[in-house]
Amino acid sequence: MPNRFALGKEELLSRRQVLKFGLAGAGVIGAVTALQALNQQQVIVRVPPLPPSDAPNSGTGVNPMMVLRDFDYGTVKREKGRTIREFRIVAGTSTIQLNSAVAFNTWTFNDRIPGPTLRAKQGDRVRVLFLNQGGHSHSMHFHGIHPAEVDGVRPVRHGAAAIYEFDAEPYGVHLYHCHTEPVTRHIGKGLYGMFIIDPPNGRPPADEMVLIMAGYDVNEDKRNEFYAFNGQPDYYMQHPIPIYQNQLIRLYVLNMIEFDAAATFHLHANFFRVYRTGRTLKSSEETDVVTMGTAERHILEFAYKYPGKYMFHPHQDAIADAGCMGLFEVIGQA
Ligand SMILES: [Cu+2]
Repeated sequence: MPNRFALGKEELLSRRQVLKFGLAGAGVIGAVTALQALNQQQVIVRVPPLPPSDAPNSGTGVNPMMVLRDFDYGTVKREKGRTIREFRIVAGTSTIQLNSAVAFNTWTFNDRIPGPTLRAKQGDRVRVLFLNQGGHSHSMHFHGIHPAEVDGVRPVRHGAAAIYEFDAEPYGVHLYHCHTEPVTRHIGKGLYGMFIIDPPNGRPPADEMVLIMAGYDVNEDKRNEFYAFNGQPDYYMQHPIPIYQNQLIRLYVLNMIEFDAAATFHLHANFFRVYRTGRTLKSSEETDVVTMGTAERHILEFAYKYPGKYMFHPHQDAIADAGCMGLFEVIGQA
């Protein structure tokens, strides 16, 4: 396997580096904010270098390696003493190459699958400006606590816009998705993303990553023929995720697989602490397999004791075999 990430080098995720790899503005702000928070706490989170920007994109609209740590904190405003986070989301269409033979017409939020990882802090006001240019009616339904009128179940027709505004509560790891009928199809074609609400005082510093499991029903038989983490089948098998030995890793994991009742998340050669739905600051259990029904999500924390390559995948092995599998490459450090 090609060593494309200069794995031996030890670097922090600096502003310069983020810019070099071309993350969008909101992501840069997020990364820098995180870095400043880390500096204040005098705790160093070590994040291996990101892959080169010419890494394969494969039609998900964004390199899956970028999806991992690309947190969109929105445009921050102050109104009447409150923090407002404004997000602009456009629904559109694209095509993804699922393997060398199969291309699939997808529906996207901001030209990517999964949609952007939206992130706020509990108590912020979230304002989502949604424009539908997707050719069909779509909507954005957020999990969390909010009034009925912003629940996002009303279809927004092609060419129209909607504003979803609500308080960010409760803290945890949530999701959003299109809620237009048939929902299985709208989610299966790519209209979903993660919505993280941080606790008021945050969480301990860690190398944080997003992993979303999803399926593709390419022949519309209500079964998935392909599966993936973060949009692209088998991407992290071909491009292992570099992490450092003994570094605390915090995964935000979401199961967005339709048609299959449940999927587990299994990590090789390690155990992780589970924070169910991200709703606690103390973990409820320690395991190496956690079961997730559709739309369930958890925060998982671990560190690797030994260097090397380690798989992660649902232990429904047919799902894993059809593309929902990846590798961490643990880089040793003295
Ligand atoms: Cu839709």
